[in-house]
Amino acid sequence: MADLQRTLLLVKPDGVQRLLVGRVLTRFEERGLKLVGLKLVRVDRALAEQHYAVHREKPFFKGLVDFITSGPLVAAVLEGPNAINIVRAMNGATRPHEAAPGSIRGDFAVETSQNLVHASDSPETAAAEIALWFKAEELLAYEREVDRWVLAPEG
Ligand code: FUP
Repeated sequence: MADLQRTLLLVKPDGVQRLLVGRVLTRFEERGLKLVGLKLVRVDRALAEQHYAVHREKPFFKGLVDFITSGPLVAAVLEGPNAINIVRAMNGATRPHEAAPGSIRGDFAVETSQNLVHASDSPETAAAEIALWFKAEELLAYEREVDRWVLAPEG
């Protein structure tokens, strides 16, 4: 099997308000990725600022924190071969006018500041973001019946 990875996915407050949570999660399930963590969260500013720390000096930082703390969001951890790149590709480009049709942003978003989803962009970021959003005991390892049809056999 290719590199088995875990990545953080957020369906941001616009996705919850626009009733898109189920459709977004369904895309990842149908792709074959495994949900290993899932919760509805109202984020406080401290967590939001930590999550977006890389953007702290950017002009859009305050708006970004205001937005992500504006209502509940859905946080998920998805697992699968090359999950980090697969989820980023399925989300589409950050700026929705550059996102390919068929991607989540390319199908459902028009504004960068309301682009529905977030996903980790590297193995290092994924490890840090998963630790920031989930306790170890909130991540479940389990087998699925479909795994033998989705995942290449080991060895
Ligand atoms: P992404 O990894 O695709 O979520 O994109 P970034 O980490 O570059 O940006 C994080 C969030 O900052 C975006 F989802 C929206 C916001 N943002 C802006 O509002 N304006 C910008 O010019 C860039 C990003």
